[in-house]
Amino acid sequence: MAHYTGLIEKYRDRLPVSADTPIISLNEGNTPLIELKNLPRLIKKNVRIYAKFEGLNPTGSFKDRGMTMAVTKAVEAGARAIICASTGNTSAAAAAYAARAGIACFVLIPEGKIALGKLSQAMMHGSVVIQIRGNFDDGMRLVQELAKTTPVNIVNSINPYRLQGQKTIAFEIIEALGDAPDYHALPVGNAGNICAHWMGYSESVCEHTRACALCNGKCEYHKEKTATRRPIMLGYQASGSAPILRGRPVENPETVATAIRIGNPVSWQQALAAQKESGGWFGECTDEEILHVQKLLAQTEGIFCEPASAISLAGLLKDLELGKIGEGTTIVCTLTGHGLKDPDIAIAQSTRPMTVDAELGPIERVIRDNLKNI
Ligand code: AN7
Repeated sequence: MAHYTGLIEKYRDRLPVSADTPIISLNEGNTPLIELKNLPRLIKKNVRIYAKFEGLNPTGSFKDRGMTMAVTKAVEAGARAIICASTGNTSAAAAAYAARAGIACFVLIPEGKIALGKLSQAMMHGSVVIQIRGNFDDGMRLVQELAKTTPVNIVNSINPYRLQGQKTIAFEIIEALGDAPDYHALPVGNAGNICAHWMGYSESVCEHTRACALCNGKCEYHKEKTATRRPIMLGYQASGSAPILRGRPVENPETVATAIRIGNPVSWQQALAAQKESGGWFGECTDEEILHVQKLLAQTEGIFCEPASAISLAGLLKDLELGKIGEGTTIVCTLTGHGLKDPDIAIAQSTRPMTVDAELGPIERVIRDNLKNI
């Protein structure tokens, strides 16, 4: 098998690149689709739940899929600098891909409201980190103004190449499962990713499948199409940052899941369209529910995702409990970012480690005490 060199090379036929495009890649994509083995048993539901673990991308989130495309196209167009507003992960990805490309990177982040791991990445990769006294939505507005007055290329998801790269997640899922799942659950912040997923699934479906009298499944068009259907899309927002559910922008969004602390999503209308076309719905989870499921996933399946990512599973578990999703179905949850991104949250909700003398006795006691409870 050929050495995997990233999603643009793999899917170049389905992406807006030419043979001359200088590809900027960190071998992103190709993330594992992990079946959850213990959770369905725990909740006593006969469903297949898969986690698409995007935390295993090079900078630890799904943003790398879009950033390889956005930076590749920026470099192709001769850009010398990129800029983004970010709740953290976009800035980490932009900083890394700009470093790879040898161009400058400016990131606007809400002061004090991004997870430590993400901040460390933006700083370490050498981007110019500008903390604003405002939230993500303020940053997003400013970045759009700045792109008019300074020679910088926006790499937020209003840049259409971002969604082009991100749509490849659907291609990978279809390849792994042999078809689209029945349902696909994911977090919704600025709402680009749900649109990218929908785009990827839509491009994979053969409209001929049901009744292709002409080619009987053998035409060129047919060969490229890999799925017979599209999933029902489920988008989840944090209760304190749920503009799509409320039907209006949220002026001061708040949630422990800082990645999705967004009150006025740029891709709002397209996200609504994806939800409606798919027959899906939006739902919300409280911070408590998000953190509970983040820990549950870490402790029952060994998968450590960040709080924003856990909302896809938290929302799904609620809707399963409510009977909104039937038994016998296949569901994919996108776990958008790695748990290591936000170590403060993980430590705050875990048991504090004990300290003992460096001797056998006390440690053996701890082991015996703990084994009693198992
Ligand atoms: C882990 O980094 O918006 O609905 O500036 O980091 O496509 O915005 C992050 C978003 C979900 C929401 N999960 O995706 C940013 C930023 C994680 C994220 C989302 C984000 P969109």
